[in-house]
Amino acid sequence: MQEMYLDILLLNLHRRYLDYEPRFGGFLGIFLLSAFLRKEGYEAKGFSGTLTRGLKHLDELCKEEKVSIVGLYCDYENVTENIMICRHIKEKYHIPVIVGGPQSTALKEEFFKESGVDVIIRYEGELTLLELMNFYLEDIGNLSEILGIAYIDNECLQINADRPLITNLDKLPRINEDCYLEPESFYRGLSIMTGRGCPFSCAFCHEGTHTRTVRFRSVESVLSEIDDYLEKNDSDKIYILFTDDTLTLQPKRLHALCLGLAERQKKRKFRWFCEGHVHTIYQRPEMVKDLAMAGCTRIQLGIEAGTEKVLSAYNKHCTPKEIFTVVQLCRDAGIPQIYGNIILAGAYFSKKIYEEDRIFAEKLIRESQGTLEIGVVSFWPLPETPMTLHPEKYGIKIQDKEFVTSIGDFPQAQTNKLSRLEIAKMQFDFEKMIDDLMIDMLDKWEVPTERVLSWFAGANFREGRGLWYMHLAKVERLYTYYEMLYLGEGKQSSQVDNIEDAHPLRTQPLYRYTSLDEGYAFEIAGVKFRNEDMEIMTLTTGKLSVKEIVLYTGETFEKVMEILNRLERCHFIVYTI
Ligand code: B12
Ligand SMILES: C[S@@+](CC[C@H](N)C(=O)[O-])C[C@H]1O[C@@H](n2cnc3c(N)ncnc32)[C@H](O)[C@@H]1O
Ligand code: SF4
Repeated sequence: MQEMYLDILLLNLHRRYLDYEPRFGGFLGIFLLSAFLRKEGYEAKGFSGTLTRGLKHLDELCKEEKVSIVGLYCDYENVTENIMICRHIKEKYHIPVIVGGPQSTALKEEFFKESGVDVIIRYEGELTLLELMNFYLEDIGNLSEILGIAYIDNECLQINADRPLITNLDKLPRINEDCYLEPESFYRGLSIMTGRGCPFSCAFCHEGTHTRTVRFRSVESVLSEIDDYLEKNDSDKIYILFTDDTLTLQPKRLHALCLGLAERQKKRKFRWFCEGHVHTIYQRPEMVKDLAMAGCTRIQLGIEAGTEKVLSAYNKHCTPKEIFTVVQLCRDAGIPQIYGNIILAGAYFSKKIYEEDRIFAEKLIRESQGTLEIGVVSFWPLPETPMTLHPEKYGIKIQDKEFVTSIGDFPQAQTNKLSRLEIAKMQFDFEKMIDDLMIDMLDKWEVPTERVLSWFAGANFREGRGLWYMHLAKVERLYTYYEMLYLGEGKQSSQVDNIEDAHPLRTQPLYRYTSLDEGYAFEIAGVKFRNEDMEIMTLTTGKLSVKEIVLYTGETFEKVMEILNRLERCHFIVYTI
């Protein structure tokens, strides 16, 4: 890497917040820009990752004058980081710095002053950045004539007219290994965008505020990119992340895409994720069947709230009833993982709304039978969105617009009656309620066995492990029980041909469950076993069949089975040969 020379180094850097490695391979912006500039003859590469690693790369390259321009991706989360990087570059290396990304339209004079950035690119970056490269490196053109930029002219902020959007996305070059500063394998999986923009306008959402026109790539172009990727990667852990804001917009197009994906699944199994919109699915439920047919393993839905009042304030175009139905549809179609957020400290937030959200979340999770995960997040006051511009209309007060007191872990808004601290506590309680509920459902057999067993196959790689599996893994008793079934080392009584010949085998050490309460020898998951049950319990070693236990203890078959059935209800025994 040290030998390379770059016309532009593009960076998407975030701190390692909460000890979480930022993996923004799915944020395609800087890599698409690299691909575009490379095709135009410029040497460009992108890196997304931690601030520390990114700065190391930057310094190594800049010290040896191997970079002419630096481009920075800016979102809501890394504004202060970008100010710091800009200053560092300007002070040490004196080369042009260009900033772009979703946050860029919100960056005004103050950002220029604090960072020393040369130019900000607003909205889509490809054509604008190319003109800027020509300007800086070839001395072609003039800043005042370049559409889609903001810069400081005579100490005044100059915002040029917006650039028309690219209409034919198929013409854009694809990201390849050369676009990455670090080897592509680092990013694993394929992130792919089949269209740009979202036609909805949710009150809290950046995309909803800024999208002008939704544009789609052709299905052929998308499938051919996937083919290329599958050809190059022989891993059995392929994960494809469709990063479209909403993939479920056009049923016909989605059908064609899904047919293509299903065709490819016949040759190579891969897992994939997409985002879907509740109302579009509710109106055209066949889209869920298509997704499932094509092997979609995870879908994100914009759930957000459990009341009509809040959903309508968000302009979500859907109702709690629609959300409920769509979760059922996804579950029944066989999409194994469904994900959605509930937003706290959002529209009309109050104790009452919170309680209603909790009731709704519980109802949804129960109905999902092991498929739905709910994330409890707090409202991010993204700049320029209706909610951030007019929080009073939504009954909230934004305390920290600049995002300096939170790393996604503390609410930035509050209400007249609820402080940020109270809302944070509510978030914790809500999350805990969900965790407990999921474990309780697993314990109470509310998740079909077949579904639980299906989680094991995806458990050996990060993207395959859903939250349900993670919860299962937290309770050893449940985990060891299902693992024995999954490995084929044990069966449930209902699967055994002749129960008398089957050998009950406990999956947990018995001593951990001993109880010295009067009259009770063991307690498993709240179920008490009497002293008189003890002999039968100790014999669940797999060494004796049920028939032999009956003979050994001299108890009736019915009595032995009564104890064994109770143990099985506690996920404590399986039946072996
Ligand atoms: C994929 C995605 C994710 C994935 C990321 C997967 C991964 N592991 O990498 C997941 C689902 C995990 C995710 C999560 C979140 N996301 Co997200 N995500 C996206 C999404 C849908 C696509 C990103 C993308 O590739 N876009 C396609 C490229 C082409 O667009 P682009 O990045 O904007 O780049 C273009 C221009 O901006 C410009 N440009 C970009 N960079 C640069 C740099 C330079 C130098 C220049 C000149 C130009 C330039 O040119 C590019 C090409 O035209 C965007 C929405 C969107 N449509 O962009 C949201 C988006 C980035 N996410 C957003 C948010 C808020 C979140 C969450 C906070 C949501 C939540 N509450 O949980 C989380 C937080 C993520 C985190 N920090 O951990 C916001 C950010 C808003 C903002 N102002 O910063 C967006 C815009 C969506 C929204 N709500 O409006 N996200
Ligand atoms: C792309 S959307 C989900 C799928 C689909 N586009 C939809 O909305 O139906 C991504 C999710 O990010 C979350 N999100 C976006 N902007 C947010 C904000 N300002 N504050 C909190 N959460 C936000 C919301 O939960 C939203 O559903
Ligand atoms: S939340 Fe989803 S549907 Fe709403 S505007 Fe954003 S991307 Fe579109």
